Amino acid sequence: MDARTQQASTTPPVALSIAGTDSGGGAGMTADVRAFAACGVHGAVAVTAVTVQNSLGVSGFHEVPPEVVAGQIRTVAGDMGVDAAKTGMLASREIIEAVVGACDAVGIGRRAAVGDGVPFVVDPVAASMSGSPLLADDALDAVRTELLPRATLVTPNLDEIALLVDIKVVDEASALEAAAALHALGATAVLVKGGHLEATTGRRQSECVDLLSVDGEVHEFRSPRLDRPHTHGGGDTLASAITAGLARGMSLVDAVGLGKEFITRAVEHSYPLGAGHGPVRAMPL
Ligand code: PXL
Repeated sequence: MDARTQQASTTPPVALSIAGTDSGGGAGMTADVRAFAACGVHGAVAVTAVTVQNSLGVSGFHEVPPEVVAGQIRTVAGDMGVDAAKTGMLASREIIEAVVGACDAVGIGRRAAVGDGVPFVVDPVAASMSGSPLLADDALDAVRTELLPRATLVTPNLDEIALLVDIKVVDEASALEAAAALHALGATAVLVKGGHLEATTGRRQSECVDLLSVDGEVHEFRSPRLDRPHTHGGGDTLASAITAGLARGMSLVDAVGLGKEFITRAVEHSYPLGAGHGPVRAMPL
């Protein structure tokens, strides 16, 4: 077989995005699938909600029935197999319950009695960039009690940390306190994303520092802080690149390293689109 035929016939690993759509193509599963593809992974999807959205914001959404969300997960996993999965917008407690039921059934994520399953990245999306809620208030508890105990990795930003564990992260000590609180809820590993530190503290940051807490160790990932207005889909893209790394069999630390490099490049090459915030650009490394 020559190299080209071999490349064409080699099946890539499969990553599953359990997330909402974005009609503007910037965030959610649209961003996830682009990041998967750029990281050499086949993207499958279980759509949780359809958002009505453009670069200016989210003006509404329609939830997919929970049994249809669960059906997408089961039917994909049962046929092609899933090497890693991630969640984004989950919209409601009922959808979270359907997702964990289906994930347990197909072996995605950890289960107390069984241990580690397929790597499961939980990006605890609560709101859009412009502040529109993407998760019902009464669903936060299901994120804490149902999703986090199953998570290989949880990737909250500082706003999501405040919602989930009521800690205001302002420095490394409070970031580690937040990581400990998320471990206590059952997350195996925690990535505290520092990208919003400048906005929450008002202190100018020259770097974007993300802290990964896993197995009693803390790993620091630093990048220069790029002042770009077009960062729509940035969180989704980072979590998806990490998920792709895990699907490819990387260690968690290496997958987060890949994710950090990937998102830094994607922000650097982000582009204006529409009158509001344009998206980051998924590019192969
Ligand atoms: O970036 C968070 C996010 C996730 N999923 C969907 C979104 C957004 C932000 O707007 O629309 C569907």
